[in-house]
Amino acid sequence: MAIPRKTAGMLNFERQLDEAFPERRRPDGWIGDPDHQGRTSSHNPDDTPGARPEWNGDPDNIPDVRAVDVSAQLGPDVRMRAVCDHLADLPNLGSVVRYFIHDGQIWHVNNGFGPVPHSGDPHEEHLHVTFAFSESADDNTTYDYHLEDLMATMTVDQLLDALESPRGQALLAKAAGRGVANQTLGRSKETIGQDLQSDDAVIGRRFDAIDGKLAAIESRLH
Ligand SMILES: [Ca+2]
Ligand SMILES: [Ca+2]
Ligand SMILES: [Zn+2]
Repeated sequence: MAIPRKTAGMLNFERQLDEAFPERRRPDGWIGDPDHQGRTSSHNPDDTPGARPEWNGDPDNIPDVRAVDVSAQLGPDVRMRAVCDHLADLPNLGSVVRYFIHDGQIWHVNNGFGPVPHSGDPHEEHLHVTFAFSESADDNTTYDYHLEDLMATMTVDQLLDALESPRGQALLAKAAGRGVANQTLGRSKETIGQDLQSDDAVIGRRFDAIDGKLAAIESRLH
């Protein structure tokens, strides 16, 4: 009998989380434990006799698992709730995600990914994602979750910390996209360091300037 696998769509999401949050707690949960196996869950594989997946309608004959649990411990300066709010605003998220649950809320494609109080397990320690019920979602390796955008939600202090961390540098590398932009942002970082020794208003202006640069870089990438 075939061994259950993560869908390519799930692997694509995990890979982008790894890039954006190098310090995040791993591994992710994916295949159902005995508790999940006793009830209907996308942590259970499809195309498996006796299993209880949420959806068993794909055209392949491979045991696909299409739900993942991601620890809320992403790094020192990012909240999973901010990630949820970001995901909910992504264009065409429903092509790859059916619903996700965190912090007592569920965001479902059928509600346009507006958060609704969730009656079951509140999922405070992790994010549960059930991916979309389609073969194209199973096989989607290119959807861009744009996790680098989360830099814009940071405070000045968080940004300064992030610039020193693997996570911040990974996000910056993606936000910048090109070496020349990286150099510009690197110079801004040095300037901020000097400004820190002068006054807060200057730091605020530098932060706005970096925000503007990131926005400009973003618009070039789109
Ligand atoms: Ca399948
Ligand atoms: Ca499939
Ligand atoms: Zn789960």
